[in-house]
Amino acid sequence: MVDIVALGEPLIQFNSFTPGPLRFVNYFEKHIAGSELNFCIAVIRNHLTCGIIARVGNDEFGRNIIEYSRAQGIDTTHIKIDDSFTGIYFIQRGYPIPMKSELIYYRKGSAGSKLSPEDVDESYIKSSKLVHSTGITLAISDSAKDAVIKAFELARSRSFDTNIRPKLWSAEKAKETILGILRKYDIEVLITDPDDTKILLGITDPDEAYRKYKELGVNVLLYKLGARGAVAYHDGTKAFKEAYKVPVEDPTGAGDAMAGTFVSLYLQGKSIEYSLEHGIVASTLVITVRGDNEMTPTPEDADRFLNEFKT
Ligand code: ADP
Ligand code: CKP
Ligand code: MG
Ligand code: MG
Repeated sequence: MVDIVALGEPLIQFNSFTPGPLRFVNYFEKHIAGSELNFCIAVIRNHLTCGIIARVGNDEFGRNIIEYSRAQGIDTTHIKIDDSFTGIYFIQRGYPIPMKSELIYYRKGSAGSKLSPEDVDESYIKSSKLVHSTGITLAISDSAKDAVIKAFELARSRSFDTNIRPKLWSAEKAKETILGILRKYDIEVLITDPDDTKILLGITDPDEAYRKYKELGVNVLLYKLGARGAVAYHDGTKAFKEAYKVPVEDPTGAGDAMAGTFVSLYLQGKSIEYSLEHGIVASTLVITVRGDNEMTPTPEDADRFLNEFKT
């Protein structure tokens, strides 16, 4: 029994050791990542328990993902070993846009994409407080999408990060599928941003987005604004926090660290202001390094950060 169950594809990340076009990069640094796995690590750092329902390949990378996840405290009992290969991706950093990264996937047909409703254990879901997933899991295969639907159907409450990846599906398909999920299930916390909201609702304004998402059954909205910060809404209350100015090594994973931190603190009864402030700290630390989850802080370490930078 865990507090939070996430469904998604853990991946092996090869992060460029130096910035620039991949053809000029000679060294890559390996990290363990994947949006839902990053989310789980943030949940655990914030003192809740978390498990991931996933498949990895019967290969060294699959074993690496399981061992790393277990070492971080994730419940790995619902990670299945599949005969396909473990998905990987490369990160190109700082080119052609400084301080931004591009993800190059080698994951089509991967073990992770074979995730299916049969992997979703009813009692595991029913005994948890919240189920989390993202648009990435909806995009990787129909069976993975059906697994999310089964888990959402059984869930006591749900959080969802839109995370639309244009390399994995078309904007039209993303819109149809994600709006279908939002219409069907009440979402306790929706994590999204202006780019995804433009695709889903044709708008970007945060207040307008909150009104529309609320009509769709969203209770709390976490609306990320990249280098500008983020805004959170609940019950007509709005909280805005500016981002911190820090050197950006690789922004990949910032949103997941923020989402996992925010959701787990909110679930522990913290206010949206507190949860947002800590979410911002987590994302700030993550962007200063390569790797998506190593820097995600505990609330105690986030408080040390906040104490140092208080204005
Ligand atoms: P995602 O990683 O899901 O695309 P964002 O890019 O919006 O999400 O980033 C999430 C959070 O990370 C932001 O709300 C902000 O706090 C922080 N962040 C992202 N990019 C920067 C940046 N360039 N400078 C400072 N903070 C940033
Ligand atoms: O939106 P974020 O930058 O927080 O997400 C990053 C993750 O799962 C990263 O780990 C990558 O593997 C992915 O998103 C993805 O499939 O794009
Ligand atoms: Mg981003
Ligand atoms: Mg994201």
